[in-house]
Amino acid sequence: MGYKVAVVGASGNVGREMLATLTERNFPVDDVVALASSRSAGREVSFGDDTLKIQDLAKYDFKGTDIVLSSPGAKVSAEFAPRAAAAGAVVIDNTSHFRMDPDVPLVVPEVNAYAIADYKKKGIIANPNCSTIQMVVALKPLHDLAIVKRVVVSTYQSVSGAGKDAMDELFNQTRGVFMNNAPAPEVFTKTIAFNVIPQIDMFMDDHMTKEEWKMVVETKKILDPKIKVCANCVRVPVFIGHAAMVNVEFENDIDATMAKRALQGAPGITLIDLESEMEYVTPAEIAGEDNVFVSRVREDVTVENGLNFWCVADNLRKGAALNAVQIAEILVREYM
Ligand code: 2RA
Repeated sequence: MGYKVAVVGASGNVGREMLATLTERNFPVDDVVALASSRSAGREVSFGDDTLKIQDLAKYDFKGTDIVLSSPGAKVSAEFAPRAAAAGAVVIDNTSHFRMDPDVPLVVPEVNAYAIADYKKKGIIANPNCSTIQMVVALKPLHDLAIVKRVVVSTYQSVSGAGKDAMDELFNQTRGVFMNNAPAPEVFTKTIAFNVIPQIDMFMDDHMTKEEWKMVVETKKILDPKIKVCANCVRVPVFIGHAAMVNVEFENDIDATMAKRALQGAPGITLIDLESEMEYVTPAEIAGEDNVFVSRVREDVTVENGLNFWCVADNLRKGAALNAVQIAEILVREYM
């Protein structure tokens, strides 16, 4: 039996990736509907070999829709998701709006698939922030092994996380630098071409950015509320793929050999060793891949039970669309 699935935000980077991921993974669909704002209604998007005409989200009746995969803006989700849930659909939402709601599970299947059961409370499941997802996938087997106490993470995040206009801005500025007519920043606060920007999302009262705050609170909700996280999030001129250098202090004894053994074969992880042919991986090498890639696992001798590692993932796939489709797969297999 197949399901009726709606994709909200179908014209955006993540929405398109959601449609592609559904077909690639042969998700059991009978009917797929592409939804977006009235501005995008009537435009066409690909779904495998088919083309879907985008319908107006505001006018769509969710009755009879089983699952909604959603990635519009947070304000749009706040309005439409309860309406869709009231009509009987389960909404898997990629925006930040519901993530910290105690009645909404925040799920990374490799880490806390059990939490999906709580979808019954509001009919909504939240997909975490991209940089959080890849970090908690890598931390999970290490936490099981030696209990993570504190994490200091520095991210190197690609522009696709900020949407299609951000990708265009990087492209046009990069070309413009050589033509002497680089456009002024519009999506980002500073020039992104040939530069790095230590701000993702807005600043909060304590001078942390919202992206950094998300990494702190989401890690606690998904993995363990006792873990302390110090996050530093930086935008880099890369189109697809987020990277993070992660420093971890553990409660119990651990060394690099034990950590690599735990990471090797852990769900959703590819471990690349210095001894292997690739030595380590970069975002450009893993765009389009499903797994979280971990390399440069080494001891940090400046603290007791300390480790460093480098972690890279495709932010549009595991960081967004794939994680949402994996949740939907568990939902239909175990709960529907
Ligand atoms: C970014 N974390 O990379 C955001 C996307 N969710 O901007």
